Amino acid sequence: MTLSHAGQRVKLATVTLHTHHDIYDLSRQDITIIDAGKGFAKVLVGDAEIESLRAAGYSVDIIINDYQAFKDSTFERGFYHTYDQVYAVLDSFAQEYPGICRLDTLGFSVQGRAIWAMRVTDNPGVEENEPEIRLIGNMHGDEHIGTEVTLYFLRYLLTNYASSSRIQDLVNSREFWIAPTINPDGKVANTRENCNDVDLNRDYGFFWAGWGGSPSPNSQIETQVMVQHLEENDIVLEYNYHSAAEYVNYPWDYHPADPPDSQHIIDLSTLYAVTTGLTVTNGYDWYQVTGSLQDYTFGTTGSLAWTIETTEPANSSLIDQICYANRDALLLVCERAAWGIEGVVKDSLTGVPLLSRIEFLDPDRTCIYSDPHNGDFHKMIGQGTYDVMVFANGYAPKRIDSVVVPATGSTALGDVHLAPDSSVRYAFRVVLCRFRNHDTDNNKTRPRFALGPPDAQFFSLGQNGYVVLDMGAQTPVVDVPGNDFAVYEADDGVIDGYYVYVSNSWEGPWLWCDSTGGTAFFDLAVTGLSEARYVRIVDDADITTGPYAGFDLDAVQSFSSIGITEEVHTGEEQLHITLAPNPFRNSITLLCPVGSKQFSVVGIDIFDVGGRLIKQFDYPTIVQSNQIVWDGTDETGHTVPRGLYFIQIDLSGNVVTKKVVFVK
Ligand SMILES: [Ca+2]
Ligand SMILES: [Ca+2]
Ligand SMILES: [Ca+2]
Ligand SMILES: [Ca+2]
Ligand SMILES: [Zn+2]
Repeated sequence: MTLSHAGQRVKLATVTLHTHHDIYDLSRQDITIIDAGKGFAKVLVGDAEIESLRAAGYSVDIIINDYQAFKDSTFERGFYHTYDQVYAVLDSFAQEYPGICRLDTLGFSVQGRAIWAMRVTDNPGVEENEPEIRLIGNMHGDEHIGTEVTLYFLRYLLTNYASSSRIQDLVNSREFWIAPTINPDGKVANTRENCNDVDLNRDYGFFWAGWGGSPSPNSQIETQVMVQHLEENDIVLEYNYHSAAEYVNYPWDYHPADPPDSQHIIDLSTLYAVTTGLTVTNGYDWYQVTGSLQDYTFGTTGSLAWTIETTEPANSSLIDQICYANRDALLLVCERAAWGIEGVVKDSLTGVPLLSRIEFLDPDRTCIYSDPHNGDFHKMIGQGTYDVMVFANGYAPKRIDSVVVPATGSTALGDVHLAPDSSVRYAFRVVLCRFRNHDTDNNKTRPRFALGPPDAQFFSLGQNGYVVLDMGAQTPVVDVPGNDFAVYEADDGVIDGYYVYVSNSWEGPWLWCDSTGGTAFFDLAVTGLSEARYVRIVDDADITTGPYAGFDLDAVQSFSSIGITEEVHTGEEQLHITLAPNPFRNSITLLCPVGSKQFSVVGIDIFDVGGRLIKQFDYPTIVQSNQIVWDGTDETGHTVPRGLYFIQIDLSGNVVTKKVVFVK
């Protein structure tokens, strides 16, 4: 950790390893490893750390005595863009090519510097159904080659758009997000870490373990900016450029097992490597890292993600060669970003696009999400036949069997319509998880196995591990009378204990709900919250070991909307109510027998599919006339989203629930 050795110079040194597992030992001691190979690790260390490593029996050879001075001398010679120069280039591109790019500020660093991304596509102000690609540089602030590779690729797309049909096709059918420096404070200081001395490639919340000075998962604002960007966009492909070695590095970093998509990932890695002269490795085989961006991106969204490690020469023509090679590789893989399975997920009643999770059941592949704005999805997947399942809370899941994917190009499923079903509410997304006491060689359970309905596939948390799950922005757990949600444990032969907390923010504060074991039910009422979007499940740290250490989480289900389904009434009260038009565009009118003898309306409540009360008409309003008009607005006067709603009419104690559809 470069800055924490205040007063001591940080040195670049080689540590001789007895076994590759020694890497793990070094990481646990918070030694900054920047490269490793057979029998060695390159580390950034101060004198005290060198002493303790030697005391522990490691042989340590110092390569560069003052690493910061070494890096500064290269950087100051002007081969690489400074932070201000990056902005000048981006700004001039944005002015010169307004038809195909737009400069966005994704957020700000700890010291308030902008983190930019250039959006490159046709109609750059419009969300279109296109695979989105994210290119990232300079996450380690002292690794500047990523800034050059991404800036050069950006320049190439923009300046060749008019003359090259290949570039035109690519730009018109993709959306690129090009972020040349995502650690601006580190870039300015020329340090690996951000200004809080945190290694940002150890800070991400997928199997986070507190390495690299990270105090908590997704703790740094620079991390949160990239996480939010990932959530708001349908990224299918991500490249993150570094300069510690020469690798095309694919997930996982935390775990030795290749993911189920690995053959396709390795094929694409090989294509990249052949074009650039780099070597393919899985991250763990190079050296184990927890909390990396590629693991987070791939693990939480299913977007394919790589870390590209390349050299950082102090020589303009060598820098150019690296940029050209990576450009050629990027063009090939970005063309393949649309190969696989694509579709657009919509509400079957209203046609509204839906954020949904798309699972690939047979053979198993990592799930992805549709775009939150347009509902489009693009799964990069190899040739084969797949069974596809589409999930969204508040809708019946839809299964599409035997989707055939060709060797090149894509299979378009067109519009995938989901029918509303308010009883379907399960954990929708993995927000973060804690790496703890995992049997990494044998634990092949994954956080995504805790999503959706109980299916005996599960995620073993590890002793004292935890996971945070998102129930969905529109479908939080809601406090209704009695129990509100269930946690299902899969059967590994042991009933494991666990703690359950809830919050409306992914980072807490966490309110305790219960401590229990096995499959159990929970009442939100004990927390005082009326609704909660996030559920955090923590293993109780009982001594359990082996591949299924810790609580075995199969699913989390919320019951909040049960009871809000249309009831079929045959009684006399039904005859006195009319709702029209239904579906409605501007307003719906409820004609009811106000003040008439037996069945007078005393209250009207309107709920969304998530079971949330969005509008009430009270008795004094109702008695003013015998008709109530709902114009599709909530209590604050905002127009509600298109979709299904339930109007609950209280007829002096007899409650009638009617389904209405708002179509706008
Ligand atoms: Ca476009
Ligand atoms: Ca309750
Ligand atoms: Ca277990
Ligand atoms: Ca499951
Ligand atoms: Zn790096």
